[in-house]
Amino acid sequence: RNFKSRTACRNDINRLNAPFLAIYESLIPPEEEKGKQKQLMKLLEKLVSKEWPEAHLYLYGSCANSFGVSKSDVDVCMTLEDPDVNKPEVLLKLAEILESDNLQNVQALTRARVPIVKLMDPATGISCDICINNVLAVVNTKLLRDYAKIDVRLRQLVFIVKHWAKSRGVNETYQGTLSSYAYVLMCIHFLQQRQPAILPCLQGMERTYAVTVDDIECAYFDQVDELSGFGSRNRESIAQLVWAFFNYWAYCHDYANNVISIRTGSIISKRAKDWTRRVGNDRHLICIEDPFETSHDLGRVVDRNSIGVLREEFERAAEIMQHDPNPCVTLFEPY
Ligand code: 3AT
Ligand code: MG
Repeated sequence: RNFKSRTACRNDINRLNAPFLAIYESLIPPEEEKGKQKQLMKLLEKLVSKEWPEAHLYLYGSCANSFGVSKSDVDVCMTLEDPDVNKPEVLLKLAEILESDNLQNVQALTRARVPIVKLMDPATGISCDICINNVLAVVNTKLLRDYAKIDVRLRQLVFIVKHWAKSRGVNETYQGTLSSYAYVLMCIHFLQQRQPAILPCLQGMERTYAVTVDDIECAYFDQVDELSGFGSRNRESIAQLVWAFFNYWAYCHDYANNVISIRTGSIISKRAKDWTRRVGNDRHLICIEDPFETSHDLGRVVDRNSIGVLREEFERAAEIMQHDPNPCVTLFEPY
């Protein structure tokens, strides 16, 4: 591997701001999608409450964390009071109810890592996954949304990174590459460590929001309206940040020794987490600590082969940002 850490980017980088912003704008979902999501939630609430009157439905994932592009699937979490509820049983019952109300493509995936029911609503055209009692995902969705409110450059960067990852085929956890959630954490970490910082570390501040979920204490500063000027001392533009993000993951991150942690707002060592060797299927070849489930490495899906693919893609992107005359096209070319 040819490590050429760069300290300076091309001198015409700001010429790329307008085209990157245009890509970002084109990916923002139109307002009417929100209305359709609400309509679908109303229908689901009605159907669910008949069978489970105490149930609540929450949106989570990209339709609620503000990092959803147009036409994303909707992720819904149904909560039931019984923590030991038999999820496969409930999901099968739920699938039956949904099917008899003419929702399409209803499918209960009871043996998945996160068991879900899938469905498509013909009235709105929305595809939706429903899981049960996955409250940590609802809480991490709020954390991500709160980070997005602090500085618009996070949302811009995430949209561009997700668009790149999907175009290049490196947003497929079942093929050993990273989830959208992992990419968002990488972007937050990157903006936290910029000099001057563009994002604070919300979990390192006064706790204004606290819940305990599955024995995990989730607490952080959520009065983010007070932080709206936080990143203003850093004047970097979106094009500079896209360049620096790929440069960071191509040439600056120490994959052998380091874990990124938005919980602490910095880097921690693999040794401190005991993530130095393979345990079962967890190889820890790229380490991304979950902000709440701190024993959870979002990089654990990455294997010997896919780490190579990922790092080559980061290097390709970094090279394009440095030299290509037309990065806004080349970056997103299908693989
Ligand atoms: P897409 O726009 O659907 O690609 P997304 O934000 O919905 O992006 P995912 O589909 O990767 O992201 O995941 C849906 C949500 O589930 C995001 C996050 O709140 C939660 N989540 C996903 N993977 C994990 C994980 N490994 N640990 C904890 N929470 C997770
Ligand atoms: Mg999703």
